[in-house]
Amino acid sequence: MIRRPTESRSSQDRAASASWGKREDMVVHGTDPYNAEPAPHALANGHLTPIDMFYTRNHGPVPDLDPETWRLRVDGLVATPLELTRKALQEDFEQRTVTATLQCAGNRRADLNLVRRVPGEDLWGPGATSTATWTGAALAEVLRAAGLQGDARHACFSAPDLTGLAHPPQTYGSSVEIHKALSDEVLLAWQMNGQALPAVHGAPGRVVVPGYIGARSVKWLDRVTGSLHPSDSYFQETAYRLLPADGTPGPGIGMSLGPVALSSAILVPADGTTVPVGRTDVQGYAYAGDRGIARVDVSLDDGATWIEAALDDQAGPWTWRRWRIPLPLQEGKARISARAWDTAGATQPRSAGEVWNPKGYLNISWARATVIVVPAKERSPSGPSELP
Ligand SMILES: Nc1nc2c(c(=O)[nH]1)N[C@H]1C(S)=C(S)[C@@H](COP(=O)(O)O)O[C@H]1N2
Ligand SMILES: [Mo]
Repeated sequence: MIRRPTESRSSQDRAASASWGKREDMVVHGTDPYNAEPAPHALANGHLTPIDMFYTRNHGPVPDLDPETWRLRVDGLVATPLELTRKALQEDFEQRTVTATLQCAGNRRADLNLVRRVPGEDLWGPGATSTATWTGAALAEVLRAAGLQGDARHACFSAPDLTGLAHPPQTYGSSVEIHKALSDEVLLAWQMNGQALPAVHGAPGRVVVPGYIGARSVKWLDRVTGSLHPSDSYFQETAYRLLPADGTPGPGIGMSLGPVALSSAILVPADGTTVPVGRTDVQGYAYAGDRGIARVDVSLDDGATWIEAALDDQAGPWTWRRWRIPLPLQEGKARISARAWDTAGATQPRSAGEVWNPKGYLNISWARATVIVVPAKERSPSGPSELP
């Protein structure tokens, strides 16, 4: 089912959002486990996403861990295995802050599902992407303190949350290549936006891997293992792999996903909303990880002609660029398209059909929003009149 931003939330969804400290207008994809994304117009409001609307993606029940008894094991291909308390992590290593966008590989899956069904997966809109300032220790420093050996090729991450997606059920895990694990921007974080990490975002501590799909930023982290091989977790070996359209998911099938793809989204006016005739401020974001966004174009005629949107200032190497452009919208149905270009000159393919894949990952096709444009007095209360 595709939830439109205009649709009112069920009381069960609102209660679930409230119980996880989230706003009532979150678009909830599931309550057990809780999976939710911010409403598009809310996400459009700031460069940093407040915690109460930051998307959350869970594969199992959220563990309730005591920071006092929590330990982070560092083992595998290291000279000295470590068992760090949270206090040791916070006091023995330099505290660092990185502003980074987190993006789920399933972001905008709903649009792939319109082309051909993606069974068994949550139908995320454009809100499975959010940006926060993360505070923690550099994973590289912790690995060095353990005496990481030169032959390690991957850093594997483990967490205690159990998921029934794998048969038999497994706890969550993933890995990144050692060159990424040793990059300065990868944090073992205990704060987001200057506040203690909430349980739903991985307290007492999580990895944040800027520029990689969200699945690699393991929450409730309890173990980092230096290894010759990628993690043998279901979430590294079978899920989060890009298959050809006729492929069947299985261990080692398809491409393992790491760095994020080039993507863009239209947030305002949101797809399916009603807006008044006249100039409408069209807004969205684009993201390409460390490649950076160079340009965003917007079209009202399905790509026959394009107008360049204004980009916000680049706040750092690991964040999205928000864009906006005032466009004259005429009465009737308006189909707005957007495409981004990265700094290497790559751009997005036109249609979701070209990139459809069985697990519905990486919808890198043009962003689309279809809106109904009506004379000003007919404007619906769910349109942009809600905006501050
Ligand atoms: N332990 C654990 N870590 C996890 C997950 C999970 O289910 N369990 N989900 C991953 C996925 S797919 C994403 S997109 C991000 C989402 O992080 P957030 O919920 O803080 O937004 O967490 C990742 N880390
Ligand atoms: Mo994800």
